Amino acid sequence: MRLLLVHPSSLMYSKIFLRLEPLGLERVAGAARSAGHEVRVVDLQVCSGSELSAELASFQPEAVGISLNYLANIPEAMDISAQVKRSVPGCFVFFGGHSVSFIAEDVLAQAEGYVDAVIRGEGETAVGPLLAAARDGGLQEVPGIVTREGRGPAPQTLHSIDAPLPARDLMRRRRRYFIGELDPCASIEFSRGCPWDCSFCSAWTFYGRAYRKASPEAAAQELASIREPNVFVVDDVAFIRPEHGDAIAAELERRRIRKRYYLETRSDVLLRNLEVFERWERLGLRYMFLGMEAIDAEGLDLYRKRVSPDENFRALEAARKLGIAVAINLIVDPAWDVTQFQTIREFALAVPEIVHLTVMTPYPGTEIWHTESRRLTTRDYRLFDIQHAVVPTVLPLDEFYRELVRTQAVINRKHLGLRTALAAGRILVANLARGQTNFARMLWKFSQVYNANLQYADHQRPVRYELPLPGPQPADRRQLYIHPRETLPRAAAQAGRRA
Ligand code: B12
Ligand code: SF4
Repeated sequence: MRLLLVHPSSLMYSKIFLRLEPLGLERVAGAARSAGHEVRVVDLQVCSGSELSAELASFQPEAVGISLNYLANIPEAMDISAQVKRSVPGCFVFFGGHSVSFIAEDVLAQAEGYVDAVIRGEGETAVGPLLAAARDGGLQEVPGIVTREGRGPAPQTLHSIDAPLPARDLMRRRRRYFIGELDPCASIEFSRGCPWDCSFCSAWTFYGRAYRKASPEAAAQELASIREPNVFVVDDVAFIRPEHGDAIAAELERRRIRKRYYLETRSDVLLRNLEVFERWERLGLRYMFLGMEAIDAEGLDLYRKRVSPDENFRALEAARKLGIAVAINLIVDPAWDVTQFQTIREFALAVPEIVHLTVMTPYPGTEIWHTESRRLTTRDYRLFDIQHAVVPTVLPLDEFYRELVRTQAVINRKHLGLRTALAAGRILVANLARGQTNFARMLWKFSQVYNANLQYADHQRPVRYELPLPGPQPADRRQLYIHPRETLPRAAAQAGRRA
């Protein structure tokens, strides 16, 4: 079959600091190609809407799959589906990805016939059977499928994440993927899933708290095949198991692979596995993202982060000693007043790290979606991007955004603009000499994207598609899982149980 896979456009944060290859979609593309289909990909993060229209007209796909890891992309995906059905009558349209997995039935109902199916859970195992069924019949037998007739069997979990390989060769404009000065940048997955259970996060509910690791040989082999000099490791929490991080490092040393890396991890994991991070620093680990979330114990308890403020601060110290630049995330509570914003500004200016702010947002698939007692003030999907407030703010909403943007502006002055351009002069010149302009453009874009009036105005737009209302808290939180335990390979299920 001719399959066109589409990734929606970038959300707010990604418009400045980074733009990364859609690895999940590339893996789905790899699986479909291995099943014998002709596959093309349009990533609207780096391609225009008119390129998509042209592709629909020339390729005449028999099936179109749209990636929906992000709630905020759902209205755009609905519009694309309607466009596909209009321009290629008879084309089979399906959605898949992280966020849509939690609200598949609601999205199908809202799509008014433009979407034929939603795949819940991992796409690699489903896409082959789905395309065969779209052609030959038997849709309701496809693992993870939801159609207007209801749910099919549970999603099927990939036995090993070593394969299929992401179809990187299908991506156009790979040079446009970057994160900060790591420009251009590719992505890779060393492990999948997270054994923790933070209340605001859906990473653990998607994979049923399981955790799977790529084999060190396969990880190194894949890295060796990546052309880009920089690599973003997409794992939720990198190097949870030190022996795994060490084994991949050993393979890279043996093969003399040197790149610059960006990864995300937890403070306690960094402190526990310092030698591994030290070894990776020697291999090129340059940036690390730590989800600190709060600077006080009360906030950390609220989010069930299972880390203390002391551990967080010791982790920052440790990273500084290793010479790894750290970006930290803090969650802004819509209940903050001017004093709390002021405290965060003072903290952010006092530390050398890059501080990133996200607004506390209850998402389907998280526990706080069911337990957050504050009413939602909006159900507009587009505002669920963790840069907008969707529960009542204590400050008037326009003032909340003024404080938020002011805080982000103060923080970003440390990392954007002329000062950074001068400090990173050599890198900037080298990038420009190679024709890489993403980093240079990033330095001047802040005020075009972050603007309190625009953020406030986003709430006044007419709303066509709304998130469903949260149901009651499930009696057993395993009911939140997309991949139920029974479908997991045994080793992964055990890893989850131990954590
Ligand atoms: C890496 C990552 C990023 C990267 C890369 C994003 C990219 N271009 O792909 C960066 C850092 C850029 C990023 C940014 C953001 N992210 Co992010 N990100 C992740 C993370 C940690 C891993 C994603 C990943 O690559 N996984 C590995 C691949 C192989 O899996 P996958 O993408 O899920 O794909 C599989 C399935 O979902 C499915 N699938 C995917 N697409 C499709 C399509 C079809 C047709 C089918 C059938 C199946 C299918 O099959 C794939 C293979 O199994 C996830 C957490 C998680 N564990 O999922 C959060 C996560 C997806 N991100 C999240 C958020 C909030 C954001 C931001 C909005 C944050 C911000 N500060 O603004 C931005 C917005 C990005 C944007 N689109 O513009 C939330 C989503 C919340 C929500 N419900 O909307 C998540 C779940 C994190 C969380 N803990 O809550 N992110
Ligand atoms: S926030 Fe991080 S540690 Fe917590 S459950 Fe999500 S991925 Fe795991």
